[in-house]
Amino acid sequence: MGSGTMRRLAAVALLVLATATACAAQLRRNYYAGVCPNVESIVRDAVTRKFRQTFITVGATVHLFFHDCFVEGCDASVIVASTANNTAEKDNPINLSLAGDGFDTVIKAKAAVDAVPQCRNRVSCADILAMATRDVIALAGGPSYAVELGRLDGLSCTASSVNGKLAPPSFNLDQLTALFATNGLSQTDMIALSAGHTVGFAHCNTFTGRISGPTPDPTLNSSFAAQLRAWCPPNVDPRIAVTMDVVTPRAFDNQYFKNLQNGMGLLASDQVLHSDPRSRPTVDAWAQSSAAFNKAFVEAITKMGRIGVKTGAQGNIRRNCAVFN
Ligand code: HEM
Ligand SMILES: *[C@@H]1O[C@H](CO)[C@@H](O)[C@H](O)[C@H]1NC(C)=O
Ligand SMILES: *[C@@H]1O[C@H](CO)[C@@H](O)[C@H](O)[C@H]1NC(C)=O
Ligand SMILES: CC(=O)N[C@H]1CO[C@H](CO)[C@@H](O)[C@@H]1O
Repeated sequence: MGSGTMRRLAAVALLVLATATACAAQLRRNYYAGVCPNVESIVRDAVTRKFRQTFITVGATVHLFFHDCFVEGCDASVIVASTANNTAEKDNPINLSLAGDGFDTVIKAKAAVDAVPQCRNRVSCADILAMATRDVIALAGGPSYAVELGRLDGLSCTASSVNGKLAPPSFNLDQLTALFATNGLSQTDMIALSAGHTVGFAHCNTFTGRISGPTPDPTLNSSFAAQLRAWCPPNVDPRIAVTMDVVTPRAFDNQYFKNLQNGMGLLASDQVLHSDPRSRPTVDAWAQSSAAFNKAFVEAITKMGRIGVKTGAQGNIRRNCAVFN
């Protein structure tokens, strides 16, 4: 290999590094201090109003942020894709109502921001979703954290972009770990973020395989399985959804990990975190210490918020979160 090629390779590598660093460096606290100094309190007030109307907002918003970040980066493109095609949440076509509340939270917060003339069309939908997620978690009793800002809204989203970006609930530990690794997240981050399932709902069809058939899932607590069979009998209305943390469904807490210790993880991908001896020590530690869980969760969701951030010409600030400008 000639030295010219080597130099070019080195230059390419440096360029890639520089781009990655530049993107990460764009995100910072108080990003809007100059253009919309009160943006965080404006969003928090709007989110609080929505939260008082329905606590479904909590899970729906957290879920939306996760999907946004994992599909083409945290750029609010999932919000556009959902609405333009009228199929909110590609993996959940049955009933849009749960996801709809997360979407509605962003729309209402955006309206509140835009009602302030100085802020109008100066704050991205992607950042509003990141702030709203932070706010619903705190409102539900979870950790409060400073949120990094400075994401632009994406310019495109193809329906096929969702393929392979999200985990089905049947994934095992290696598959979950590998998927999160493609997003720069460690196995520890994955376990912490899975505790997003401490709030929210899942439709019966996401776990019926565990409670029915000749061989129900042996890792499932048998009395919990009986409860789930009662809630989700054969031929249940496909719109029925059950709380993912049946013990403290409204609290964003470490009960998720205590449930796993009792065989009460709702999805197979939840329970596997305890069944697999490689992740069990982390589950046990966070079941024991809510402070340790909170710290890990804040670190992990902050990292998740940096996935695929758009800057410069890669994005813009959408006037309507649901429609490309
Ligand atoms: C680890 C891999 C994951 C899998 C396999 C998974 C799977 C699922 C499934 C199947 C549902 C039920 C959807 C429905 O029936 O409508 C769900 C709901 C939910 N997921 Fe996940 N998820 C994962 C990771 C995450 C992460 C990282 C977060 C956020 C930190 C998250 C937050 C939520 C929330 C809050 C809900 C409830 C949604 C609502 O109430 O509307 N999930 N997830
Ligand atoms: C979803 O469920 C809600 C509340 O149960 C209902 O009002 C709505 O019509 C349902 N939507 C669909 C598409 O089935
Ligand atoms: C099943 O769950 C109950 C709590 O609901 C718990 O007391 C019991 O120990 C669990 N059983 C197993 C085998 O984990
Ligand atoms: C009706 C509509 O706007 N459909 C859109 C759905 O998503 C695809 C993929 O991005 C777009 O090409 C369509 O325009």
